[in-house]
Amino acid sequence: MKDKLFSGIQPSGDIHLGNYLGALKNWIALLDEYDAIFSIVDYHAITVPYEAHELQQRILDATAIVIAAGLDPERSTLFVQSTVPEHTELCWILGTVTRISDLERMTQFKQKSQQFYQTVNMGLFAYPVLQAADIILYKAKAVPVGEDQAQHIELCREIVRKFNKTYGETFPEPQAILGEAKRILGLDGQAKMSKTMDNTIGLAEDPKSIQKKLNKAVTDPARVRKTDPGNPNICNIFTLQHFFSTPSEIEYVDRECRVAGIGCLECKKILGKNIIAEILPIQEKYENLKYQKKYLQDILAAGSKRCQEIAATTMEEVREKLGMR
Ligand code: AQP
Repeated sequence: MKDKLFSGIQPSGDIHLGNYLGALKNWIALLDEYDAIFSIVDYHAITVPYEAHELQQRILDATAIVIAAGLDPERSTLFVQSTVPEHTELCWILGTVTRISDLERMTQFKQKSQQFYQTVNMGLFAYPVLQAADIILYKAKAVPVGEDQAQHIELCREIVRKFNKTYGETFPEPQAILGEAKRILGLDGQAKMSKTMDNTIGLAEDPKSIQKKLNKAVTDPARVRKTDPGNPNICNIFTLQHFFSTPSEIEYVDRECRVAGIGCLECKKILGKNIIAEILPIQEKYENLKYQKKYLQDILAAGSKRCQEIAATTMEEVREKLGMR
């Protein structure tokens, strides 16, 4: 039997290149190695302000784009978190073995409570506890995530140790699996590319809009004029070239940027062409899939059914260990 893998994506906005490079590509690469379970994590998405009437559409859009990108539903389980209510039950239980001081240390909580300072809520604070429940409900051993989530997985391991020590060996300690693209920065070249910030390139975004956004993206701040030599080492556009361009294009850009042989716009055109070439087949599949509502709903329903069964078994064991049965 293969070990289980769990990961999730929030239906909190359009899926972007950070999600694609930092998580999705890795999910797809690991499909055959693990019994892979992926969740559209709607309970997580409601911890910040959102439009309730858009949620179902966002869930279907996220499902369609991840499948279009290569997440084969025949070789994995895909489901919506809230259709397996045991996630919240286990979250409550894990909350009783989680230290408040640990949650207060979490970088994502600190950032999000600044970003959404008017609506900081308990759900946002408990986000890593729910995430721990998501993972261990399936006794998953591997969690492919971007670097922004590594701290949460570390806390999850701590929660597992505490739970096992208190109630007896129950859960394995999961391991974060980071891909090559650990942390993709947004077009501002500073913050993490994030659905809830206006700094993304969407995986389903129109090619013209992608190039337009790239053209305005921040590069080496010291390079003011085209005649100024640039420093690719501190340029986010150059970093992105590594994920989309050929070695000879990367070498060309690196060399010519340093001697002001090319301007930022030329570099961005090369990048734009390559991003679009890579994501165009995904966009074509997505355009077709997004209208197949019944097909998408059936995949999610089958995923829920399987996850409900696993979750029910785990929770029986947990309730027994807690003396609740
Ligand atoms: N910029 C990124 N670079 C590398 N990996 C990233 N991930 C997200 N952004 C980057 C990884 O994608 C998976 C899904 O994460 P998410 O749904 O939480 O995505 P998000 O864009 O980060 O969403 P939000 O709504 O803006 O929430 P925050 O900022 O709280 O994450 C994860 O594996 C994540 O690591």
